[in-house]
This record gives sequence, structure tokens and C-alpha cells, in this order.
Amino acid sequence: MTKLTDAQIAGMLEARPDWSETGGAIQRTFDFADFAEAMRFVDRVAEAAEAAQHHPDILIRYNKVTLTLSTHDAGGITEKDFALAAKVDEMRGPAPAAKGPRKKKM
Ligand code: H2B
Repeated sequence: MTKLTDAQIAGMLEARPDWSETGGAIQRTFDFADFAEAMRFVDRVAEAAEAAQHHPDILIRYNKVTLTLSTHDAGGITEKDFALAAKVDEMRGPAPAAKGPRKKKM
């Protein structure tokens, strides 16, 4: 699997507006009601990762889960990363629009 070019990455990010490129990886943070809901999501991500044999770095911070995806073998971002990002987006749906008072930050 070959690394995508910067132009290809920019094009593919247009289809995944909640993801951003950070230092040779793509990243999205997901918000949940609480820790338990975040952990259920992580469990589903783990299943999708195993099925794809492609595994995101996962940062869990109470009700927030940050997934970071890169293709180590290729030394950058490939279509594999965007394929898993698409799968995960399907599981979660689009980022909820900001509405109402925000929960207190950690
Ligand atoms: N996950 C991620 N995110 N990047 C990789 O390059 C990668 C992986 N490589 N999971 C996989 C495993 C590879 O080591 C196995 C052999 O498929």
C-alpha cells in the first residue's frame, strides 16, 4: 500500500470533514455522554480494527475518544486509514452539532 500524496489526502478529507491530518496521520475526536458510552464505542472500533487488521491509536479521556490512524508499513497515510475512518464514521454518525449548554469540561 503506497502513501497518499498531500493532494490526495486533502481530497479525501473533504469526504471526512470531522477528521484532520496531524503529522502523517489522520485523527478525529468523538464525544459521548459518559465514559461507559465511550468504552462501548471503543469496543466496536476494536472489532472493526481486527476485521480490517488495521488498528488505530486510541486515546480515551473520560467521555472523549480520539482515534489516530496511519499506516506504519507505508510511513504515512494510505487508503487503509480512510477506509477504517469511513467505517468508524458509519458506526458513530456525523459529529453532533453544538447545541445547548456544554457539559463541564474535565
Ligand atoms: N495498523 C495500523 N494503524 N497501521 C499499520 O501499518 C498496521 C496496523 N499494520 N495493524 C498491520 C497491523 C500489520 O502489522 C499486520 C501484519 O497486518
